Amino acid sequence: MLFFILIVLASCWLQTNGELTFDLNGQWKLTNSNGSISIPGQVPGSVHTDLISSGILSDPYYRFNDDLYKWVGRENWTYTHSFTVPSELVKKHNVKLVSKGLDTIANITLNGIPVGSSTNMFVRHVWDVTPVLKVGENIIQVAFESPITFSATRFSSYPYDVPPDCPPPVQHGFCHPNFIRKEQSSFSWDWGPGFAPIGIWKDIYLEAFDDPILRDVTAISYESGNSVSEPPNPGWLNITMYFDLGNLPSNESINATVLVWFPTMNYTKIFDIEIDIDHDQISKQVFVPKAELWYPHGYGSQTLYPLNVTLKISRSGETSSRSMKVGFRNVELVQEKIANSTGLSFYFKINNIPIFIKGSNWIPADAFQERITRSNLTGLLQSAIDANIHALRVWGGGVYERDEFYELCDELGIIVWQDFMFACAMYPVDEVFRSSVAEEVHYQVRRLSSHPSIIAWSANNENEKALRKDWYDTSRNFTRYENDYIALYIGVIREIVLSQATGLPFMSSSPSNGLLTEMQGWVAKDPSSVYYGDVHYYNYSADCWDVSSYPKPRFASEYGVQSWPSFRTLGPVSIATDWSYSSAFSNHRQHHMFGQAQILAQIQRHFNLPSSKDHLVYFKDLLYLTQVSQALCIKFETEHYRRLQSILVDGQGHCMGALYWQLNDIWQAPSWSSIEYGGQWKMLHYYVKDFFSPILASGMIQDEELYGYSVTETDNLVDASFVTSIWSWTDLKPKYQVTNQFSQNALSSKMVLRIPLDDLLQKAACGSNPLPTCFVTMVIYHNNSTQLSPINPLFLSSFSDVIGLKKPVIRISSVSKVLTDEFLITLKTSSIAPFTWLDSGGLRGRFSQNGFLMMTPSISVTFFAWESMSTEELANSLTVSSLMDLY
Ligand code: BMA
Repeated sequence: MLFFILIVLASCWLQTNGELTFDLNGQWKLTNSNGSISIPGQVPGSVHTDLISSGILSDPYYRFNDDLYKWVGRENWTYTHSFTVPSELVKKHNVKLVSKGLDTIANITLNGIPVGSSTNMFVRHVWDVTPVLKVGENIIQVAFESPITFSATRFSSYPYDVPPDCPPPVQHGFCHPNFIRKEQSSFSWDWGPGFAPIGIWKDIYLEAFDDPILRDVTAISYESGNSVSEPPNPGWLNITMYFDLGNLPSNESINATVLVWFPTMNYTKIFDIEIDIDHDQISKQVFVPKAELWYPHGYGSQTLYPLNVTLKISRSGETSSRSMKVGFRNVELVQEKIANSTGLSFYFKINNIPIFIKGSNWIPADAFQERITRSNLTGLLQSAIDANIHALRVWGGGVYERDEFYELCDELGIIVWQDFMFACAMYPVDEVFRSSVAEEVHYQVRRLSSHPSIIAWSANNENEKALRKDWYDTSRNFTRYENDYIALYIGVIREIVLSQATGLPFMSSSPSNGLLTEMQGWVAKDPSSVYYGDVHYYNYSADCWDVSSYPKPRFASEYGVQSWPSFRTLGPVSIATDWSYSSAFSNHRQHHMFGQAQILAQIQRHFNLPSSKDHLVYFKDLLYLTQVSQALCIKFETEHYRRLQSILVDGQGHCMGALYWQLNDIWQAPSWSSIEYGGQWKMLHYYVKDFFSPILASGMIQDEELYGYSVTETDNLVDASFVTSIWSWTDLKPKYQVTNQFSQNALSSKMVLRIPLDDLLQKAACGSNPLPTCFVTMVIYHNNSTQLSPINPLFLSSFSDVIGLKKPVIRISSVSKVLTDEFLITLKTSSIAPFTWLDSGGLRGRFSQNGFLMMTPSISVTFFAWESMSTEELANSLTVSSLMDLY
């Protein structure tokens, strides 16, 4: 009853909508500078996709089209639209043109009169067009200048060099992305093409009103009182309302009421306020009784509360509202002394729980943002969750993602480390640039800070390290570049972030040394120190099976190696002559210098190359091997970081985060990703699911001893058994087992097995050459019966050396439908089959496991379909293969 009354109350209260909006999205006209091209232009969208729709360009990702289409980014383009507005709109005292994003350099006219300009794709523009808009037909024109010429001009007029000037030639990119506030990777990256898109990439509309309206609302959860309460007491929200005063005279003050309404909580709060030029933003604290906390996936539920904030102007009764979903959580970045170690810890506590962050790095999901659908985003983010990922770093060379991305993260429980969009470069700091950045940071922090999923801000990607390590020859005038660095990330970005009181930690760079970086004046002596902050670690010359090559940091926020996408993904953008590892196409797609050779070298450390004489089979086999090799590298490295959660070695360790590089792809090309462009899981992504499993059994060998570690997230382990099995490559059953009983507190890693390897292999009768003859698996059970962790293999020799491995015959013995979108597949093998790979052909979906070591005669795997299909269709397109099929 009370609920009903509240609804009626609230709906009566929302009497007169104060704002009229008039959508300008849809079809415009697009022309190039000399008028030779004049085609329909879609808004939101980009020139490239318009040229595709008009048949002037074909698939920009096809073969070498990225090179052929470079002219598009070098042109100037104009979008024009004529529209007729209703007279009520023109009659309003204020008419604003709101553009949520222009990419990038643009002058805007309405009826031929300049109304605004843009130099930053990351800001929202609100321009007053009251005197310009007329009854009847109006014409809006957005004239874009080429981002390539703009940045080149800015570069040449800047008083000194701001490096790097151009990307390495292998990237086929454009120069000087650092001189334009645009997606930095849109000029090319070491995994992506340079198209430099142009367009009205976000919504554009008119907004008309008489009295002031609500422009934005932020709702930030905070803890009041004792911050050591366990768990924290949710419910407190700091709600800030930002008003658009319109043409309210500067000496006038008006009375208004604000209704804060939580429809699902039967909770409302009404405030009387006064709005004037000195009060164009007002904060109110509210306490929502009985609110529950929001947790990252795996730690609790993702409780979200719809919130509606309505402003009602007393004199006119006009209202304007904003809605969102809020979550209550509290975040702390703990940097404190660690006993027996120099340096400081670096970990996140969420709702007072110290969390080992398991995740990856996110890059733009397409070179053309308008092509990314909700279903693409859902697919990628759900794939993250399905692989036990609960964290993503939105990397600083891409874009601040759209609202939908963060809404999905809120719902799924994916925590977000949000970079500001600066990467791998020095940046200009002239007044014009800094004020543009200031505008960007104000807007983005305001737009994003209400999302419970966002847990940290970080000012840039690798710029502190680049400066300290002299990546771009900045030592020629270190002080200048250091001052510039501090001016931008500390003077501008940090100042604004702190002023917005988002309650979140701010990191000045990634990697950085956290508090030590600050103490050392913001450019640390060694930003890669393992004793402080986070590290990025890439080593393409080491053997990735050698865990001693890995650092023992507090937090690993980037590490990775490349692989190639599957043939299924590559096929549609290539032709037969492209299908070899050293074809012009393959080299063109490989944007990482020496990437091809590095991948091959890593494969050859442990595998023989395929032996097929058929060049297409050979190519496909090699693609598969690149994925096997990558999956293993990242598995070894990530398990190393997880084992170090509670372990210190010579003061190094207590690692509390592993974000491998990178989750997704921007196109079909070799990269560090675990998911291919289009959504298909690489073998790595299946391995991610296992190595990020909430409970993990992980082995390593050091000084001829075998170690077994148990890692557990939220569960205390009682009466657990750690079962180590020794297998020979010839048998489908273990030769010997050791079981260690143990108990373990949640949120920890623990060594539960340490045993001379030789003894064990002797007991297992692995013969005179035991390492290539046998391998080890580890798994954790409860009460010797319930399996708690995946069965985790540890190889004792390279696959090029193993003894006894036969060529298995693997059969798909049955496929049956268990749910509308779930199928059960049974496989049978004649002998041990490493890296058993199921392929659903053209059918979209993912398996419960894949790329696995098949070591029992029969195994069941579930297929989760992403599109509708019959059992027959699946059975017909399903294939299975394994490593030995290559030889
Ligand atoms: C780091 C990242 C990216 C890059 C990756 C692989 O530098 O921040 O810039 O794509 O490594 O090289």
